[in-house]
Amino acid sequence: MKKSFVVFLIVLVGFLAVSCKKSVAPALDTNTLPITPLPTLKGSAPFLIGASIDPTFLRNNLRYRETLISEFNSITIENMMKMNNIQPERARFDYARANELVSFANQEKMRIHGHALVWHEALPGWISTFQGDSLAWENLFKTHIQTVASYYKGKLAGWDVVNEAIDNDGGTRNDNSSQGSIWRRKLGADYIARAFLYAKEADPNAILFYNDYAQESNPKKLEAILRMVEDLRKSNVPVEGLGLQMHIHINTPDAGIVNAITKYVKTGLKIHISELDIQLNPSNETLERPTVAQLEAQRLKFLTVVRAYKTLVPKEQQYGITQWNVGDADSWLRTYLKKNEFPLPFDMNYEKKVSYYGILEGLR
Ligand code: 9MR
Repeated sequence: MKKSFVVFLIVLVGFLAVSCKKSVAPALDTNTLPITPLPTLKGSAPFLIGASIDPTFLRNNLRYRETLISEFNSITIENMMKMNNIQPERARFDYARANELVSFANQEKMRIHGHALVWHEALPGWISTFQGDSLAWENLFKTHIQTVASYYKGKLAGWDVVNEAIDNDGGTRNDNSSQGSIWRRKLGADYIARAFLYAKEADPNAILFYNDYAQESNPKKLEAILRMVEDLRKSNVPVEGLGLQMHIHINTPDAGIVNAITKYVKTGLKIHISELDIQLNPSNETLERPTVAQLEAQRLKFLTVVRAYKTLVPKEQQYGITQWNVGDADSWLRTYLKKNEFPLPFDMNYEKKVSYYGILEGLR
């Protein structure tokens, strides 16, 4: 072999070695890669994003806990501050389960909303057999409100003081059916005003709410609530916030939602969308899983609600949006009403549904 040819081969091999090395991509150093975190509900919202929560789920389900921590910065105590749970026997107050939720929220630096001091449902058994004159009833009523509100003084941002006191015809809930209110019957219609006054005395810094449902679909009820609130405020009763529960469904007209929010805003009070869920199977058909069309309709309705709240409620009136529990499996519509429903933005396994992205879009 000629010497010049050998030199040529050496040069060629050297050249090939260098160029091959150049074309190999450098190894990825994953420690220095920029990480773009996924958006979250709480990170995308200019107001607080809440969920109602329950201690059994929180104790037993890690995905539930993780979803709460990553997505939410406010909680409402779904059941454990209701009278049946917090005063199960007369003058025996039991705060243990509510406190589990309060400690969790404190640890995770979440706001806590109390629910509900006065409601015609979730009453302990002893109330139905309680015998006493009007003074004894007033005393029982005041004692309940003030014991619980004082116990949590300074720990809660707000309270649903009176829940669902107006009936579907726009009157003060009163009749003797299971839908009636024992408070109205025993104490007279102005029990509502006194509930707020008692709560204020016990916890002057908590924001005090009147909370109800169906304002978006029942104009009579909406107007009745607005009249009641106006009257209360004229008499210096400290109603400071209004809760629109928003248990709605995919066919709830957008105009009703916008109308309720717009009218509530005019009161100048804090506005809380307080129990949001959106039924996608309102006719309760047998359904193993939701259809693509139902999920899409639900996404659009979440978008509408969130966008309406963000654009129509001035910043200083935005108390936030709270959904009623975390994932589809936890919803009262399944656990309590036994409906075939999937009403929340997280599915049975806490995976994000398209509705989750509807909320994110509404927040943009
Ligand atoms: O979601 C709550 C469910 O777990 C309870 O069994 C039920 C009775 O206490 O109350 C449900 O929450 C209601 C809320 O307190 C007031 N607005 C309507 C909610 C759904 O019924």
